[in-house]
Amino acid sequence: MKTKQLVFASLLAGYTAISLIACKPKNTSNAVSGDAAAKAYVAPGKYDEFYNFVSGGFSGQMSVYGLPSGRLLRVIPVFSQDPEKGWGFSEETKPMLNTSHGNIPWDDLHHTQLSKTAGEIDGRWCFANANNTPRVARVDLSTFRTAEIIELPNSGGNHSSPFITENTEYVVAGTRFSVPPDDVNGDIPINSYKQNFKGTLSFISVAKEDGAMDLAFQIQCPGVNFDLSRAGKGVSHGWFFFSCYNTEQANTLLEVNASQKDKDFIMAVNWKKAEEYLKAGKGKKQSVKYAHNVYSDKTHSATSEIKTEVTVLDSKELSDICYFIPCPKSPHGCDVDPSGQYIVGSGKLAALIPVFSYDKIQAAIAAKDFAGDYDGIPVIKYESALYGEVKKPGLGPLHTEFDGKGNAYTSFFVSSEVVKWNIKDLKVIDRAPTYYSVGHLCIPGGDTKTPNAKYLIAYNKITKDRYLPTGPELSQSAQLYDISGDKMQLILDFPTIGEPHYAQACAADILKSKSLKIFKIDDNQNTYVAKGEKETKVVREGNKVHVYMTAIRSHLTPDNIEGIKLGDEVYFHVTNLEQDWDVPHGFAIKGASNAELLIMPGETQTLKWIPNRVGISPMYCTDFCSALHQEMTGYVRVSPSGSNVPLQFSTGDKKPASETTGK
Ligand code: RUQ
Ligand code: CUA
Repeated sequence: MKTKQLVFASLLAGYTAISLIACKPKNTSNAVSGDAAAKAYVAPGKYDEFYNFVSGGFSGQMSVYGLPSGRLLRVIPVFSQDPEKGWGFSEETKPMLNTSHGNIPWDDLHHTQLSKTAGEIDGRWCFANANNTPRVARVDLSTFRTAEIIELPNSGGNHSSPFITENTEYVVAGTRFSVPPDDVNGDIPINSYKQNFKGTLSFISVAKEDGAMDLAFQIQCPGVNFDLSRAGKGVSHGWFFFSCYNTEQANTLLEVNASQKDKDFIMAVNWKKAEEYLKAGKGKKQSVKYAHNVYSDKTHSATSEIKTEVTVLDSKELSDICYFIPCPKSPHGCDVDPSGQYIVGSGKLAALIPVFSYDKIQAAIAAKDFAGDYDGIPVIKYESALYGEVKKPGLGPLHTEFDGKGNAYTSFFVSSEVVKWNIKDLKVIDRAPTYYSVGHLCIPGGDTKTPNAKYLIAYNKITKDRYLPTGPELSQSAQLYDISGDKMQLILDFPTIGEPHYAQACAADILKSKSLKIFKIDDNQNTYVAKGEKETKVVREGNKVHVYMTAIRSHLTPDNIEGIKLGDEVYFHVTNLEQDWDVPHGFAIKGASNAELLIMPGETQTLKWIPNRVGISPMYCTDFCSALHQEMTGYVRVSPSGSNVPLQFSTGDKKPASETTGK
C-alpha cells in the first residue's frame, strides 16, 4: 500500500472518534527488555540462520538481509538501474529493462515470493512484481541475480502479484487498476469505466528444470481493483484467492467513492478448471504487445523479445471459474493458512477479520448458494462461506502470516501493532506494538505448509524517532520479534532500503551451499570474450570500436589505446580473468555517461563510451581488488575526427596482439 501519506478518509462510521492516521504506541523506550539484544546477536564471523528477501518498494530492487542479525547482505537490482553494479547500464543488462514502452529504468517492487515444491520453499528462485509498468521478475538464487523479466499485457498496476501455486506451476498476477483491454481503442472517456474497463488475471507458467517463464493464459474479469492474492494449498490446491476493492467501480476520488460499500469481495478462482478450458480451446487469442527478457549465464548477456499474442479466458462466459465472496470492507491482504482450509481477508476499513472456510466455499458452490451475481460472476452468500470473524482485533488490518502452530499474526496499520490470534477459536492471544504503522509481516516459511515459527518481522512505514535524524527523509524500518514463546518479544530494529512491502525468509541451509562462487571462464560464450590476454584486441568497424579487454590483478589489457576519434562509439568488453571467489574488477572511464561495470570472475561485461572531447581519458578499476589496485589503470587517446593517428593498443612492452583493423 502507498506509504507515509496514507491517511484514511474520515468517513468511517465506526471510527469517527479515532484518528485514523497511525497512532503512536506508548512506552516506546521500555519496549525492549533484558535479554532481547542477545537473541539477535550473531557474533562476528558467524552466519545468520535465515536469508530474508525484502522488497524495496519504490527503490525497484530486492534486498537480502541475514536474520536474526538484520545485516544487509546484498541488494539485488531488479526493475531499477543500479550504478553500483552497472545493472541496466552495461550493454549486456540493458535489454532486461526493455518493455513494450521501450527502456524503463525504474519500477516499484512490492512483493517477493520464493519458489516452492510441494508447498515448501525449494531455494531455487525468488519472484518479484513491478507495480507500475506491469512486470514479473525471476531472481536466480544461485547467482542472486535477476534472470528473467516478463511484461504483462492488459494490466495497469501489477500489485496483486507475484503469488505462486504450491509447486510453482504458475506465478499469478492480478491487475490493480482495471483498464480497457490492450487491443481496443482506449481513447475513451474515463467515466465510461463501468462499461469499458476490465480486470485481468495473468497465469505465468514456470518450467520445472530452468524456471523459464511463459505467459500461459489470462482470465478477463469485471473491472475492479485486484489488490493481493494467495494460492490455495493442501486441500485448496487448484484454487487462487484475490482480494478486490473498488467494487463501486469508481474512477475518481477513490478515497471516498471506493469506500461506499459495506463489503467488497474476495474472488476465488478455480485455476485447474481454467486449465481444462484452455486445453479444450475455450481461450481466445488476443493481439497484444509485451516484452520477455532473459539473461543468460553462458553468454553473460540478456535478450529481449517483444511478443504479440496472449490467450484469454472470459470469466463471464466460463461461469464456473470465478466466484465472488463478500468481504468487509476494502480488503487488502488475502492470506491462506498452512492447511489451505482458512482464507483470511483483511479489510483495511473493517473492524473485524473475516475467516472463510474452503470447505464451506465448495459446499456453497455445489449448492449454488448464491446471492445473485456481480457483472456476470456468481456471488456466494457471506454467511455460507464464512468460518467466523475475529472480533475487535485492532484498526486497519493489512496482512496475515502463520506460525504453523494454529496461530495467525495480522498487521494493523492504523493501530500500529501486530495481533496474534488463534485460527480455530478466533480469539486474540497477544498484541505487540510496532514502531510505527506496520505494513507487511514475514515469518520464515510463513506461507508454506510448515512455517518456522521462531521469528516474525514487521516492515514498517514510518520510522519517526527510532534512529538518529537524517533530514526530512528517514529510512523505513523492520522490526524483529521472537515468537518462540507465548508472547511476542521485540528483539531488534533495522533500517531497510527503499520501502519494504512483502518479504519472505528461508533457512540459510537451503540456499547457502547452492550459491555460485565464480563463472567458469571456459564456459563464457559472450561474443566479445577474451579468454586470456593473448585474445585481447581492438577492432574498428566503421565508427564503432570494439575493445576486447581483460582484467586480472592488477592490470587491464590493453591499458594504452590510441587512434580513437571523435564520432566513434567505443565498446569496452571487459572479461574478468579471475577464477577466485569474491574477486570482481570494476571498470570506469572519464566522461562516460552511464555507470561503472562490475565484472564477476569469468564474466564479460560491456561499457559503451562516446568520447566528446579530444585528449587523454584515464580509465581504471573501481573495485579495490589487490594491494596494487590503485595501479590498475590505463589511458585512451582521443583525436579529432579526421585524424590519421593509427589504431594501436598495448600493455607493457609487449603488444598483446598486432594492430587489428576491421572493415
Ligand atoms: S502491499 S504494505 Cu500491503 Cu504492496 Cu505494501
Ligand atoms: Cu581490479 Cu581494482
